[in-house]
This record gives sequence, C-alpha cells and structure tokens, in this order.
Amino acid sequence: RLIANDLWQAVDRKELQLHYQVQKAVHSGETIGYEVLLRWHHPSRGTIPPSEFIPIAEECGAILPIGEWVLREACREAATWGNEQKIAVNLSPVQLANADVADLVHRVLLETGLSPRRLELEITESTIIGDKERALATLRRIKAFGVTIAIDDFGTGYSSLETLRAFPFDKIKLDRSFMSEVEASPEAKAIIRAILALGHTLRVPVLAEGVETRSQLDILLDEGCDEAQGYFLGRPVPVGHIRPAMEKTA
Ligand code: G
Ligand code: G
Ligand code: MN
Ligand code: NA
Repeated sequence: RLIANDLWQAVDRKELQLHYQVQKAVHSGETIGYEVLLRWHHPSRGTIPPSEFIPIAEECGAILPIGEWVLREACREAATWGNEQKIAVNLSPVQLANADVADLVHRVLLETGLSPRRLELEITESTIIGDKERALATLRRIKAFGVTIAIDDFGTGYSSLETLRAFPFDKIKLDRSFMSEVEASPEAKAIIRAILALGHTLRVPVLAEGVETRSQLDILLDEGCDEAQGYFLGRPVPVGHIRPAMEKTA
C-alpha cells in the first residue's frame, strides 16, 4: 500500500527518471535508436527497479499517469536530437487496454513535434492476450500515425506464432534468455536461427536483447540478425551520457 501511495505522487515529486539504452544495427554498427527504461528514485528506499514497481503501478492504475509522463518526456527529448534516431517506449497492457492511449500518442506527437516514424512502442505478448480485438484496434490506430510497434520479450509467451499471425508487427525483440544461452546450448542457437528465419520470411527485422559479449555479437552477425541491444553495446544510462553523441550526428 505504502508503495502504491508513493507511486501516485512520484511524477509530481519528480522522482522518476529515464535511462536510455542504445539499439544498434548488427552489420553496420550504426545506432538505430534508444530504448527508454524507467527508474524510480524513492526518497527513503533508494532506487527501486521497474520489475518491482511496474506491476504495482499496473495494479493500482498509477501506470496511466506514469506511462503518459514517460511517453511525453521521451518524445520531447528525442525531438531535440536533430537526427533520425528512434525512441522505443515500453507500453503496458494496462495502457493499451485504456481506450485513450491512441489519442494520447497522437497528442504527444503533436505537442513535441516528434516525427511519428521516430517513435516505436514496445509491447509484450501478454499485452495482446487480454482483450485482443480491442488491443488490435488501438494498435492499428497508432500504426496509422506512422508509429512502429515492436513485440518485446519474444519467445517467452504462450502464443508467439498466433500473435505474429494476427498482428503486423514492425520488429521482433528476441528475449534475452536466448542470448544468455546461445554459446552453451545448441537448442537456444537453433531457436534463434528459426526466429530469424521466421522474421525474415515475414519481412520483419529481429533485434536480439541481452547481448553482453563480443562473441555473442559475432554469432548474431554470422546468423544474420538485424539489430542488437545489451550491456556489450551500451548500458542503460541517463540522458546526459548520450547527448554528446547526438551533437556529433546532428
Ligand atoms: O530497466 P530494466 O532493468 O530493469 O526493466 C525491467 C522491465 O521493466 C522491462 O521488462 C521493461 O520493459 C520494463 N520497463 C522499463 N521501463 C518501463 C516503462 O517506462 N513502462 C513500462 N510499462 N515498462 C517499463
Ligand atoms: O523487457 P525489456 O526488454 O523491456 O527490458 C529491458 C531490460 O533488460 C532492462 O531491465 C535492462 O536493464 C535489461 N538489460 C539490458 N541489456 C541487458 C544485458 O545485456 N543483460 C542483462 N542481463 N539485462 C539487460
Ligand atoms: Mn522493452
Ligand atoms: Na525485453
């Protein structure tokens, strides 16, 4: 309870902060964009990771104002970059179930002046599993603006293939559990290869998450993976750490 009460006030008290983690093209090494990851600096408990507070925020509804703040803040930031790099924002199932989320995205794009094609929304399969028809209708509206949709944590859900068939995603994000096992497990490597083949048959680029070593990146290069994200390429960092890179590409 205490945490939920604090969460409702976290935005107003300016306790939330965004971190940015780079996403790169595997072959060229070029920066495609950044995933936005939320951090909560609680006044007495210190920094609380999203894995702990997002589920609580979803349960109590505070994810709606928090998610709105994240979207606006990320779009406002990316609009200052003067390049074509994308910003990838995680969208909670609770936000997607809320009928207004397409209007919110539209409003924030107008307000910030960010080009819609520079915004990507990351959704997990569980997001679609809820009220499927409604979620699909909302996602189609958002896609019609030119915003792209990535399916996050792919390979961990219950109905990956059905989800892919039912909805035209713009990117597949391969769950990081596959990367952590790729060197030790021929099965993990075979699954990565199969998902890459699936993505490429559907003409959808695949991003591998959780790339922590040079040799993992080399495997991805060999296998023809499109994009990668992970500690080896860059940790999630506050925006001050990436702004200098923006000046060089601007
Ligand atoms: O940053 P990482 O370390 O701990 O994030 C853990 C989880 O929290 C990830 O699954 C990520 O998708 C989720 N997450 C991070 N930031 C946000 C956010 O702004 N909104 C939502 N809904 N989830 C987020
Ligand atoms: O579920 P989602 O992909 O949205 O969340 C990204 C999460 O993965 C964040 O918590 C982020 O801190 C974490 N992460 C990013 N890169 C790596 C990595 O190379 N290794 C591990 N173990 N976690 C990572
Ligand atoms: Mn994500
Ligand atoms: Na993920």
